[in-house]
Amino acid sequence: MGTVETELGIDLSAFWMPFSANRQFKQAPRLLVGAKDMHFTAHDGRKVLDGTAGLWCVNAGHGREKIINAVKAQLDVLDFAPTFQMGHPKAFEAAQKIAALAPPGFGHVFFANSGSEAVDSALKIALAYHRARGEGQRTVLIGRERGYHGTGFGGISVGGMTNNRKTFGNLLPRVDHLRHTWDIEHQAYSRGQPEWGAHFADELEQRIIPLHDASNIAAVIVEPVAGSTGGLIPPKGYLERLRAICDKHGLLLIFDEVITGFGRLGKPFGADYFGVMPDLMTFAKGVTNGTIPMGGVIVRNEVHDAFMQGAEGAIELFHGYTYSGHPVAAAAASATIDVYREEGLFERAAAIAPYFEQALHTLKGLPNVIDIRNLGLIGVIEVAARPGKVGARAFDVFVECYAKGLLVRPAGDTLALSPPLIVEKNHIDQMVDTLAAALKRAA
Ligand code: PXG
Repeated sequence: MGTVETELGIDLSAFWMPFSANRQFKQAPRLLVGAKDMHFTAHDGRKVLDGTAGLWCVNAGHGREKIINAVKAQLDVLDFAPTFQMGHPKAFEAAQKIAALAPPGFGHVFFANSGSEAVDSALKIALAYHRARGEGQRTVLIGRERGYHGTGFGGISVGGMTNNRKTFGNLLPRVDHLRHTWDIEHQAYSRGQPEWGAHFADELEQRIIPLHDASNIAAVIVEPVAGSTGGLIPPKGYLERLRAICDKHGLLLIFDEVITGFGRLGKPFGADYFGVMPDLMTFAKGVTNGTIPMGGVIVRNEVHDAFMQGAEGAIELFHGYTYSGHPVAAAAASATIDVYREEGLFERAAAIAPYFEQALHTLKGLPNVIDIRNLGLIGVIEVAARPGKVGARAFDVFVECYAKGLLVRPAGDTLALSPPLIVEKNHIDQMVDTLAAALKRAA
């Protein structure tokens, strides 16, 4: 065993780590053993500033008493109860609070356990919705290049991240993709939404709808801000145009809000921030502050109501998971939403976002930095790839930042920051200083 393993008395071999270079990692592991508020504790006792809210999920910061206590209390009272033809109070309470946080008209919540399951659920609801209305021929799903919608077959089919698709065969049939919205020539160093690029939405009407015919298309799914691919901020007017085209042709619009939900942009959801209302919104991550797995779909009333017909005793949707609305996850969600509200964390994120933007853009001009993008508490630095080694430079910056006490998230040749919404100015300063030094070293 290596030194870290010996120190901790663990064997790293059995855990096949997700989305990781397993052999490289196990040679030089980066292990986190504790967390509180804005910091992780590394295995060697070092404090590591959490610049990424875990994986975009710990929006209220780590180790929040109220959430911990709610989870503990729930385990004492009811550890599990089915939600198929049965129920328990916490699932209803959590759904009610999520619906109350959502924009008006989104009165219904379907629970899953992850963002991937949330996406699968949303795609299935879209297909079943059209069928319930007598338009069952609407089966084509439209995603977007560089989109990330988790790792289920539905999600990778509508998703547009090449590495996530290329080794997994045929995927879902009858899927098409819009082009992504990033154009470095016209958008580099935009602060907030780029002015240029709304016309990328027109492709839906000019190329995709004519090819498949609107009568065959069920839904369009996009992330309001494309997160995993390296923070692609929608150009001004782009989402509005997508909405208008979907309306004109009877297509459902699905916002995958797994990252943009629960305050990341300084509003409850991306839909609120952009003032564009989809028909379905997926969520996960921040709903429980990352404590207990949970995801789901928030459904617009008209979509939900289309299912509520036929015999009273008929099951309206043949879909769900053993752990849909799990009592412990529901308790965590309910307490998390209370924390967000009581501490005004979404407003806090909105208030500190301009400082974050300003600080981030001071990295312009450092070696190999070719773009900086930001919105709300999402910040991304794009570096030039090393010739023939895509992703290597950003990975080196990530490793160097970690050594210097900061967690950032590399994705291709981007470095993403998405701190907890409790972030303070001094944390932002530390992030930018650490990144600046690491960028210089990786030159
Ligand atoms: N949709 C979106 C928009 C996501 O960002 C998922 C679905 C899938 O969620 P689950 O819970 O199934 O992982 C995601 C997940 C990163 C990163 O570093 C992003 C995600 C997951 C892990 C890492 O950008 N997003």
